[in-house]
Amino acid sequence: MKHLITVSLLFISLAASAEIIVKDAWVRTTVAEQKVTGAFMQITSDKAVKLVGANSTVAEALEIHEMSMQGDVMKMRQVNEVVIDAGKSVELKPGSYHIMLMNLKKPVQAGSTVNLNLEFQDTEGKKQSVKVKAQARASAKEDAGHAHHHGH
Ligand SMILES: [Cu+2]
Repeated sequence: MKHLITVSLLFISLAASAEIIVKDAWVRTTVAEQKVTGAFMQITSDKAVKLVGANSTVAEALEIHEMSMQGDVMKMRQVNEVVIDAGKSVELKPGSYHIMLMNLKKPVQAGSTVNLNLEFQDTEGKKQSVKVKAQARASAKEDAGHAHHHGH
């Protein structure tokens, strides 16, 4: 009986936060001496939230970046947040938003898993963190019939 009460209370507290789903998370593999890399993923939320930060044990600092074309030049800049509207999804992908892993402690090797901790904030300012296991690979997942010659 006591156990049942604990479980139902836990359910109530979970129901109050946004349901944030992170899919296809991956981190670009690095070569020796390379100190930075990017993490990419698709984020969906049932409530309006903002991605406001991230951390990981594999790098000293994680920053949210945005890449965009300015004239003929691809520019990368740090942003404070990525807004995810209620019921919508946002894709962090090469050439757009990404999470930059700064000062890597060791190279990111293909086939390994990188643990990321994402920090979100809802419209009332309530914080929520989501743990993500990102796959290390050289480029975005390629769908069948569209393989090879990517990422250059
Ligand atoms: Cu970047």
